[in-house]
Amino acid sequence: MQLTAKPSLNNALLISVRTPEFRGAEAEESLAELARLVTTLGFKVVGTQSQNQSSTKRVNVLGLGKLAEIAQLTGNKGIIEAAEEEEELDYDQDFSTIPSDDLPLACADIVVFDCDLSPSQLRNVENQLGVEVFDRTGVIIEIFSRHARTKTAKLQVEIARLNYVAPRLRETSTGDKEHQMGKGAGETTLELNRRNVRDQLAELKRQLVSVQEEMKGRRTQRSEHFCVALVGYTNAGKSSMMRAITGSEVEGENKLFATLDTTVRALFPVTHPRILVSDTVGFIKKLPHDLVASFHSTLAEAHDASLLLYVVDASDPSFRKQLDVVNEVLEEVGVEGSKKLLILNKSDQLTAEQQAELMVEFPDAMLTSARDPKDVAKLHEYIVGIAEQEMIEEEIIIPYTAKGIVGEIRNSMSVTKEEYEFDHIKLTVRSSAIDLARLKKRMLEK
Ligand SMILES: Nc1nc2c(ncn2[C@@H]2O[C@H](COP(=O)(O)OP(=O)(O)OP(=O)(O)O)[C@@H](O)[C@H]2O)c(=O)[nH]1
Ligand SMILES: [Mg+2]
Repeated sequence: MQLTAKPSLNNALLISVRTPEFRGAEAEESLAELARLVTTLGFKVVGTQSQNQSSTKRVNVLGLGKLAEIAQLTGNKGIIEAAEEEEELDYDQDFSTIPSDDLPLACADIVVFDCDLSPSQLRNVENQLGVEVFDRTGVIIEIFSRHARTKTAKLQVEIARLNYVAPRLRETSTGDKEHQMGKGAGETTLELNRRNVRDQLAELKRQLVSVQEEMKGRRTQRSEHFCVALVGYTNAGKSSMMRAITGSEVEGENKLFATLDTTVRALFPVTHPRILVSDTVGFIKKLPHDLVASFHSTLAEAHDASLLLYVVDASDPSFRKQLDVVNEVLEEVGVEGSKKLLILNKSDQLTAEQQAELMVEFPDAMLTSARDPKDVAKLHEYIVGIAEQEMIEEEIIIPYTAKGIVGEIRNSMSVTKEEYEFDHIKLTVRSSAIDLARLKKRMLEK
């Protein structure tokens, strides 16, 4: 069930199933996104086809006519039998296939549907076409599998992958000795495989709980800082913006789901107290449910953030819908930052007129380009401004006998005034209430 970019398995034919609820521009945008997902996996998209259906739930997701057409494009390797009566639906124009530069369409060797297929739908169409078939969820899970780097991300994605794979496991005809080994009485290879998957899932979940406990501890340490989280659709430019405002080397790539783990860095130029910024996983529409669940912990940073920066790629015509998806997922995982800022990114790709229109439509948003240092400085200033609103100002009297603490205060708080008196130093500081309370407690103990 793993997609592998073998040279012999490289050419993908994409299929859009149009229904009365899912058609027109929405279906086209979604298909274009699927093409980017498939390309991210290293496949070449050699064509697209569309099929009008009353729903995506029919046992045979493709009608006989379309099936025959697609079978030709995939080398007629399967078995097509006349089955149910077909309805003629013509509410959406058929897609023109995208011819590839150098390959004839007939060499498509995998077929990818831009919808979710049930295990039996997938099995039927695979038998009918005789080539490997994937659905949207399968592709997304595979990308997540490949991009997961940290232990937590790997565990979460593997759990989602196994949950996806389990109902799609088939009976293997091989009498493979290895597979036969731990097999219980009367248990088929399929049952054995399913049992293995269940055991693996239980073990992975156990490991995940222990890793999450560890992460929680680290988050508690950070919770005393003002935290900002970048959230948004995949490829919006979150990591690029993160890199720009923290001066760090966070990976930003033109591929979907480049970031799967939350990365935390301090805002740069450094502030006193430090402000922490976290980059998070990107979203996509029709996100597999298990993956949404796995975001609960990946997005824990956003959970604790005092400021949420919603980054959108304003140069993408579908960014409004993408923003809806982001809001839906965040709501589902229960993230509600106390403050939010919409960042209309990639403004360098927009004309002055488009920029002006966007500012009328989103008057509270900030128009930025992660590539423009002026915009990066503007965002930095905004974040510092918001963090300062949360701070309180207080005067602290430090006797000269305890002046060692002054250096510490300068490192962790913003000192706005210093007065040197006869027997003490009077500092006016701005800081978080927690830090101030802690400082006073320590001074009393001294
Ligand atoms: N022109 C332009 N390109 C940008 C800008 N910001 C980011 N990009 C590009 O957009 C692509 C995606 O950027 P990332 O920063 O990886 O996006 P992301 O939101 O972190 O994506 P995921 O990690 O997949 O969720 C990269 O090729 C960036 O170079 C910008 O302001 N202008
Ligand atoms: Mg990223």
